[in-house]
Amino acid sequence: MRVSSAVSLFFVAGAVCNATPTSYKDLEIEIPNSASRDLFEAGEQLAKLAAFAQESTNQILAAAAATDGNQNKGICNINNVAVRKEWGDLSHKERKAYTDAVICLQSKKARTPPSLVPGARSRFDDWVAAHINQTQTIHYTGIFLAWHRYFTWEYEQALRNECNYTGYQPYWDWTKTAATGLETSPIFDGSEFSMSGNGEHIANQSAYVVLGDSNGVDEIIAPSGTGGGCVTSGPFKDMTVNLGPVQLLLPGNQTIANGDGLSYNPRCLKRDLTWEINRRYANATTVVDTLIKSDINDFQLTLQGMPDTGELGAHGGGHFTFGGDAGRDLYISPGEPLFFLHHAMVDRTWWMFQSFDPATRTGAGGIAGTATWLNEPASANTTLDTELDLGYAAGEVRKMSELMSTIAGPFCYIYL
Ligand SMILES: *[C@@H]1O[C@H](CO)[C@@H](O)[C@H](O)[C@H]1NC(C)=O
Ligand SMILES: *[C@@H]1O[C@H](CO)[C@@H](O)[C@H](O)[C@H]1NC(C)=O
Ligand SMILES: *[C@@H]1O[C@H](CO)[C@@H](O)[C@H](O)[C@H]1NC(C)=O
Ligand SMILES: *[C@@H]1O[C@H](CO)[C@@H](O)[C@H](O)[C@H]1NC(C)=O
Ligand SMILES: *[C@@H]1O[C@H](CO)[C@@H](O)[C@H](O)[C@H]1NC(C)=O
Ligand SMILES: *[C@@H]1O[C@H](CO)[C@@H](O)[C@H](O)[C@H]1NC(C)=O
Ligand SMILES: [Cu+2]
Repeated sequence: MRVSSAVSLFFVAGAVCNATPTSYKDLEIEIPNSASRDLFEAGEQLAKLAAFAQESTNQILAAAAATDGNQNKGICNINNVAVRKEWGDLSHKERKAYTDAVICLQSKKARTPPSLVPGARSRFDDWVAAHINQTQTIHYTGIFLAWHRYFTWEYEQALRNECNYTGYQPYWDWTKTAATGLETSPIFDGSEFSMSGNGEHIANQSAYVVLGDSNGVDEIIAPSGTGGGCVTSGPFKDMTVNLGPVQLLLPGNQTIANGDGLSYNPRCLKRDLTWEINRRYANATTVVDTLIKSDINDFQLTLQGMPDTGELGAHGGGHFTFGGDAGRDLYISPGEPLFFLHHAMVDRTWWMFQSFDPATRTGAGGIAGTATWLNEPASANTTLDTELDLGYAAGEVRKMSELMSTIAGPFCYIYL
């Protein structure tokens, strides 16, 4: 077991809000020097970091409740905060309510003008279209984390406001399935209470897939999965993927596209579940190693896969664990309903990282990067004033400053 001389960050809740500091205790977190290579031990390190994030956020929210109790302004506090949970921690009824709401969104008419994206047919497709349109500027840029936070939150709001969903956005804890396998897990087991299972097994598909991309990130050769065909069980067995592909990676070393991917191209949802990718690139060691980075630049690059290190990062590892179509196409990736469980976990990881030093990490010091993919070509730094939008999916144009904290601006949620 690795014993580290710990770097301590002292977090005093009273420093970031106006309530009396004596009404709650000061918290201290020990950030490990390194992530354990042992997945069980790394899981324990991670549990401590997550517990700290919860405890410290709760203290801020409890203080806010004290303030709000007097003034009743409805500000985000411990009594009204939404709690996002891991899929496996939801009841069967809650899981079904979630997938029913997603299917409802898929049955509603698109808002994206057909003149812009003729293939966008459903409300669900509006999210896919917005993501295709902005793919080049929302990955490996300064807005990566905030854009996907806002995107996932508006999706959750659409499920609630347009489809009567009363729960919150669940997340997929990569580290759990990295340890247990995918196909028997509550998310992927193919039951009526799952997010649907694997794609149909394709007998002769190539055993490897070439990941990475053309945008200055090295090729990574990874195993292909155990499915490859259409999803045949669970809530999404009859789902239609309408948009794309734009840059769909297939086993072997092939990429396919359907022009710009914006035309109507209805087909089944395919999956190629690849546990080896989950285990190798998005395990508890990976997440702890990401969380202990000392600054936002290192954190977000590690999460997305530090270029030219042969690592996918937990973000890339999570995406490629799904395989299939839309899962293996960066542009249309929200066309896979699992996208939002995955990105909730990306967001949870950012929330934890922010909780270790909220004053810095929910402010200007919590932003790194520019407007262009790996700053190629060079462009202006992202700042608190940088504006972002979600196209026709939802929401208004918002500044980075509004999107930095999960308990401020439009947001009021935490993770359990
Ligand atoms: C949501 O609930 C309202 C009120 O009960 C109902 O009128 C509406 O049809 C429901 N919407 C959906 C999409 O189920
Ligand atoms: C798979 O490979 C086997 C042996 O090479 C061959 O007989 C079979 O026709 C192939 N099946 C398909 C669907 O290509
Ligand atoms: C994959 O294809 C690309 C483009 O044809 C080629 O440059 C690359 O070397 C191939 N990689 C592998 C591992 O076959
Ligand atoms: C866990 O992920 C790290 C990369 O973050 C990798 O180096 C390590 O080999 C993985 N562990 C296992 C057991 O695959
Ligand atoms: C942009 O950010 C980089 C990295 O933090 C910094 O070195 C540089 O000075 C910034 N540029 C401007 C114009 O602020
Ligand atoms: C794509 O982005 C451009 C530039 O921001 C915008 O004008 C257009 O409306 C967007 N299209 C969609 C479908 O969001
Ligand atoms: Cu994305």
